[in-house]
Amino acid sequence: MLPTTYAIALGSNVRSRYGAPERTLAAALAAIGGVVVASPIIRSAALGPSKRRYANAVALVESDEAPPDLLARLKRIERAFGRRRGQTWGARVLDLDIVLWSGGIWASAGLTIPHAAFRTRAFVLHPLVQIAPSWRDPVTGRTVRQLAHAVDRRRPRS
Ligand code: PH2
Ligand code: MG
Ligand code: MG
Repeated sequence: MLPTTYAIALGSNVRSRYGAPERTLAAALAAIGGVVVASPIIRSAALGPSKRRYANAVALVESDEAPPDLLARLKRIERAFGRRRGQTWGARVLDLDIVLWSGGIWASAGLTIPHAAFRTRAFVLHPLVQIAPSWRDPVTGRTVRQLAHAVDRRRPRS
């Protein structure tokens, strides 16, 4: 398989063995490997019930893994960093989501690419637009830059 480029969103809002969320994200990037470029880390209030602020980033990663294989590996990394079940939408040590891949649209049991919610999430689009503004969402045909502008118009202070 030819090398494939993935956009992976990283999030953390609890300390891990690596330290504060920023340190966790840096360690996670090293664990993922194949990083072509990583965005700056942004901080934002949690979307949803958690009271703890998040650190978020997005990285472009080259891999020859098929999407389900990469997803399985990302889940193993989340567990190795201390993620436990039941942390969905609550405090979480590490969240790794596949947002886009160079193969276009992917849909299989348990995995949809593009990520179903990324078009409305400023904490994904703000880092992503800094590293891949021209990447076109294969579902809507809009570029990341257009999606980021749209999310800013909807929620000016997010
Ligand atoms: N992730 C969530 C829920 N809420 N809020 C921010 N700011 N950043 C996140 O990564 C995040 C969130 C579930 O994946
Ligand atoms: Mg997530
Ligand atoms: Mg996730």
